[in-house]
Amino acid sequence: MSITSNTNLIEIIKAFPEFGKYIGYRPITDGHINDTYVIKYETENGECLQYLLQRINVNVFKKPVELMENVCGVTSFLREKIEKEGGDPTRETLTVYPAKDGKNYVMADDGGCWRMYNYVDDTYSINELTSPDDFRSAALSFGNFQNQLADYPIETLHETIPNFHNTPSRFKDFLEALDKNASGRKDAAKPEIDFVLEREKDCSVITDLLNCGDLPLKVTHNDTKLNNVLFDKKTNKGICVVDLDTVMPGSSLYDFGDSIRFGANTAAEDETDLSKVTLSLEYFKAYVEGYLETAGPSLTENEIKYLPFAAKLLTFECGIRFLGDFINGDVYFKVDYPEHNLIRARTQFKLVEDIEAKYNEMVNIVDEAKAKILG
Ligand code: GN1
Ligand code: MG
Repeated sequence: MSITSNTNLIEIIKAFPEFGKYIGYRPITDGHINDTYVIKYETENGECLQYLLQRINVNVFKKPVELMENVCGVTSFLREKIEKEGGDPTRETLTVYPAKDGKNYVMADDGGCWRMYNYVDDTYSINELTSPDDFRSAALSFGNFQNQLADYPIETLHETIPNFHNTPSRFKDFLEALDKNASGRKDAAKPEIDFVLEREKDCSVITDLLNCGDLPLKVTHNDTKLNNVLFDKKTNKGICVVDLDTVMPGSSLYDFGDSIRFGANTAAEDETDLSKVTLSLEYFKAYVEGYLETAGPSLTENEIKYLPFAAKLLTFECGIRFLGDFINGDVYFKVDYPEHNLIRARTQFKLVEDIEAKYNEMVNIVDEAKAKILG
């Protein structure tokens, strides 16, 4: 079969089962990495069915077949758990639909790798919070996700992006980017580069604790952005955790920290007015409480103690990645305009500064929530 993913989406759609009469598609443009489309079919009795077609970014995920093995393993495991708990697996986890040839993906001639998921109807995702309750709800979902995967056979997971949240390794990559200065943009980011270099010592805190066994290795999501939880339109509660490409062995602190980085920021990830970028202690508290409610019983002392630090480190790490990509010439994250990655890096560093200023208050919030929820 000849499929050219760039030029013919219809050919890709045809490689998957026909769920009805194909009536069209619309792109979803939220993510920075993969390409996502909602594909619509009409059944014989006029019902509209929607599915999610995604092109895995093989520049980022170099081994998409291994990635799909992870995703299929994790979603089957979750399906069983959800069934046992009396939940609805068709809404509470993703379902992978194999292609007509039985494979869980379609490899296009241009090297693109495509997969089909269910589209969870009557849900929405949130990019900008308007209430701490929604953030608490996201925390319950991500905490629950960690719990559900606590007994997943961790040794069977492939590392889809090696050293994904290994901050010292990210720092090293950053130094290489500076050294190469492939885009010639280094001089345009002097204050931001200095900001990174001044904080090198923070980078190894979590990896050191993992290496010496003071933090446990767990199955983690690793991309716990708020918009990776689907909320039910009827109940307004988080029901399904999506974007499972980075489910890998890691620290629970990665998931917590990345959620705070995105959701407790009072501004967008690419806000240009830095005065709007602060850490909301109200949102931080809501997330800590929700997270401790679901994940708390399985967390160790250190996994709780380092929650404020994780918020700072994961924000810093993401800033390093955005800045490194700006200097590399925007080869990783999708950008809408030439300075987009630099703007994103600035928001992350402004947030790091604000976390540093509010650090003691964050520690108190965690202590109080721990006493209240876990006793
Ligand atoms: C990417 O694709 P998306 O938007 O879920 C990135 C995350 C970053 C995030 C920053 C595989 O996530 O690590 O935190 O952008 N995903 C990958 O917004 O690199
Ligand atoms: Mg993602």
